[in-house]
Amino acid sequence: MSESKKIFTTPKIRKFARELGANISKIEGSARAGRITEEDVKNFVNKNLNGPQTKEEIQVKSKFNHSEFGEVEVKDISRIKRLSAPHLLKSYNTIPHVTHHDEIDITEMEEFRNSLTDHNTGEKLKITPLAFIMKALVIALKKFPSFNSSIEDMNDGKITLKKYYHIGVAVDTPNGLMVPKIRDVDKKNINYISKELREIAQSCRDLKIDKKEFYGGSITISSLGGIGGRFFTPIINYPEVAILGVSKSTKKKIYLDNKFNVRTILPVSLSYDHRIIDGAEAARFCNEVRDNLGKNFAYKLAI
Ligand code: CAO
Repeated sequence: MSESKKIFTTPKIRKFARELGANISKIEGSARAGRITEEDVKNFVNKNLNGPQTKEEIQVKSKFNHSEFGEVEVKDISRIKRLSAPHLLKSYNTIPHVTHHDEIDITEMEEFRNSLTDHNTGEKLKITPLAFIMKALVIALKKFPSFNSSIEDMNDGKITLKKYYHIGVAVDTPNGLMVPKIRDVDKKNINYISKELREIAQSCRDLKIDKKEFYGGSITISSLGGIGGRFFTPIINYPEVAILGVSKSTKKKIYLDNKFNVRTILPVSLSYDHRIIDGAEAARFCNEVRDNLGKNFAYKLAI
C-alpha cells in the first residue's frame, strides 16, 4: 500500500480504529470509493489477531501439537476477548509501565461505610468501597492533572489534559473483561455512584451496554477486592496514562501510637506511563489517594 494513499472514512471510525490499536492506513475500505467502515476495522483486527506475524511466531506455533500429549478441546475465544486483545497488546508493547504498590489504612473509612443507613427506612446502605475509592481518586486527579491525560503521539510533543472526571471500572463478565465509564464522578455522591456501578456492571454482564460507554475515560480502576489476592500489575487502559489496581482489604496488626493496633489495610497497585509520570509523582499521587481515604476524611463530604 503506498504511503500517499487517501483514506476515506469518518472521524468516528478513525477513533474506533485508534482505540483498537489498528493502523487505519493498512485497512482496505469495502464501501463505495474505498470508504472504510466499522466492519472493515473489526475484520482487520480479527484477521491480524488470528494470523501469526513473523517467521519466529510461525515456527513457535507449529512446534506444538497439544493433542500429542493428551486429550484437548479447541474452543473459540470470545468476541470481547478478541476485540480487547490488540488493545491490551498495544498498551503493553508501547507504554513503558511501572507499577507502584502501597497499603492504605481504611479503618475509619470502613467504619463510616458500615455505619451508613437510609434516612427514610433506617436500613443499612449497601455501598461498595469502590465508590469511596473513586471519589478519593478524583480529588487526587484534580491535584495531579497529568494522571488525567492522554498522549496520542509522543513525536508531536503534545499532551491532552482532560477537564472531566470519567472513571473506568474493569468489570468481570462471563464474556470477558469490559471497562465502562462512570461519568462525572466529581458531580455525584457516593450512594449514587455505587448504584450506578451496580447497574452498569449488570448491563455489561447482560451485554446490554452501548459501546460508546467504553470510550472517553480519565483513569481506570481494576478491583479484585471482592475476589482476593494482594497486589498485581494492571495494564494501563490505552489511551489513558494510569490505572489503579485495588486488592482485597484485610485486618492487620500495625504499630501505631506506640502500640500494636488492628487496622483494615487496603493494598493498591498504581501502574503508570513512565513517559509522562515520574516515580516520585506516582508516589505523591498515591499518598494523596491514601490521605483522601484516610486522615482527610474527604469521602465524608461526598455522601
Ligand atoms: N476489600 C475487601 N472487600 C471488598 C473490596 C476490597 N477492596 N472491594 C469490594 N469488597 C467486597 C464488597 O464490599 C462486597 O462485599 P458484600 O457482599 O459483603 O457487600 C464484595 O466484596 C463483593 O464485591 P463485588 O466485587 O461484587 O463489587 P464491587 O463493587 O467491589 O466491584 C466490580 C464491582 C464490577 C468491579 C466487580 O464485580 C468486578 O467485576 N471485579 C473484577 C474486575 C477484574 O476482573 N479486574 C481485573 C482486570 S485485569 O486488570
